[in-house]
Amino acid sequence: YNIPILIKPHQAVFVNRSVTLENIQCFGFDMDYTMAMYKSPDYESMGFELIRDRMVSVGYPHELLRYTYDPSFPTRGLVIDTKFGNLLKVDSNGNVLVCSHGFHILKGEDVHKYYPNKFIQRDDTDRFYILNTLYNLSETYFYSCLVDFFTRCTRYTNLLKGFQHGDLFMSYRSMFQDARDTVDFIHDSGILKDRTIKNLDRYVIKEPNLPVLLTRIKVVAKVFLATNSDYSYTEAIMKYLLENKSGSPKKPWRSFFDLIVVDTKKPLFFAEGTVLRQVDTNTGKLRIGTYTGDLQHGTVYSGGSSDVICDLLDVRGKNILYVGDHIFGDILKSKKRQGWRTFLVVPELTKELQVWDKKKNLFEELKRLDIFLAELYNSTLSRCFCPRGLLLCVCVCVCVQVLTYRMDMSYGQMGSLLRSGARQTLFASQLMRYADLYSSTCINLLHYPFNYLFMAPPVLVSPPSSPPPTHAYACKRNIQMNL
Ligand code: U5P
Repeated sequence: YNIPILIKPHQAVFVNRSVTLENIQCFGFDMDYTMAMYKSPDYESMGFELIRDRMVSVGYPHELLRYTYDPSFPTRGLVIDTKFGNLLKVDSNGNVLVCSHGFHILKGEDVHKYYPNKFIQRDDTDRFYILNTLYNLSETYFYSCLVDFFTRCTRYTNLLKGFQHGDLFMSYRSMFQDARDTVDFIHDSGILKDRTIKNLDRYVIKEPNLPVLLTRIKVVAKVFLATNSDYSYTEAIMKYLLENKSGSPKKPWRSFFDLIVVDTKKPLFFAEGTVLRQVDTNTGKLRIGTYTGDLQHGTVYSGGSSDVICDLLDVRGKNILYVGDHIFGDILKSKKRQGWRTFLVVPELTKELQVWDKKKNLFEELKRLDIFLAELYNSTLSRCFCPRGLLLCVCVCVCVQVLTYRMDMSYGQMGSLLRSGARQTLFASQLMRYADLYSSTCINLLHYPFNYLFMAPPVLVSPPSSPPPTHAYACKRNIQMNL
């Protein structure tokens, strides 16, 4: 890790590409799950119950009400195969790392039946849906409950692409679509937001250092807030987070920012965007017409685009550090479309680091076995057929599988957000590609001075390996075929 000596791993900001903080003239923040951290698992449980109850109210079986949210099952970044109803963990190329049907984790040979190559065409976005955000956790779990229920319910006949009940066929796809529409409903109708605002202490973490962070940043750079949430929700959340009820004199939350933009419709915001309007902060209503004036301090805007923000703040993309939690909507798009510097908030990192630290002997063992396997192949098996060597390889492969499973289970039933054994997930590869910096919380910026140079470790495109990994994999493949 590239961490200054006095900083503990959970306080660290990790570096993929060097960033000189001194050159950052403007810090942008997303709100939900970035500045406003929701309390887990209470918040996801509430989301899950809202989805479940709504689905039952539109006609899904009442037995679903027996399910409650289990935070140990879902991991972020999984992919739903809407054709076969499976939940998949994949790597950046679409190779399947883990596959579950309901709550049942499928064995290798069963995975092969669904995906002959143990591979999916990720580009087929019509069929494969990526559950990228922390909001998706309750949806991921609910979809597994649906598949679990219908698979086990004797009233329904299991078919390859869904379930039959009398003359009614219910496809996995239609179930997915119903769940998706329901998730949109609980967001758009405001039910989730209303419940959150009524119980702020229960659902939102009041981070005492957030006002400190924003105040310190404001001394050296401009600060903006860009959220997809509407004005009234943003106001309720930011007031709770930034305005001190007791003690020091009250500083209005809006004064922490040079610019506040709500209803941003990210990722559209990083492309053509929408019409920029002013928000009347007394009524929460939008002013008609497009705003064309200069930046006015304390004014709240709705819509707009990243280009408009740059114009209003008079900064260029390269000098903006944008902090967000959504790998696609915040980080990938701001980097790919606008060349902004990016900081990804990954709350799961705290647990990932704890497990990593506790179980690093397992990971070391896994690496040793991989090297041993490659050496065995290069020294004997690649030259002549050797039954004893082959048997040894089979044993080592089984050990690798057991170790991978043990490591995965230390994180949760669907394993780590970032890896499966020694292999990296799609989420991990996107994180490395699009996030210049990442950390479990944006508050960790406070552990570094604002002229700090976050230095990426120098790496070759691909580190030299001994023995060549291709041999190791070729060897494993042969063994699997022989098995
Ligand atoms: N949101 C949706 N649909 C989703 C996930 C989130 O409408 O599937 C909404 C949330 O309700 C919240 C906003 O209001 O997006 C989060 O935006 P941001 O602050 O992360 O930009």
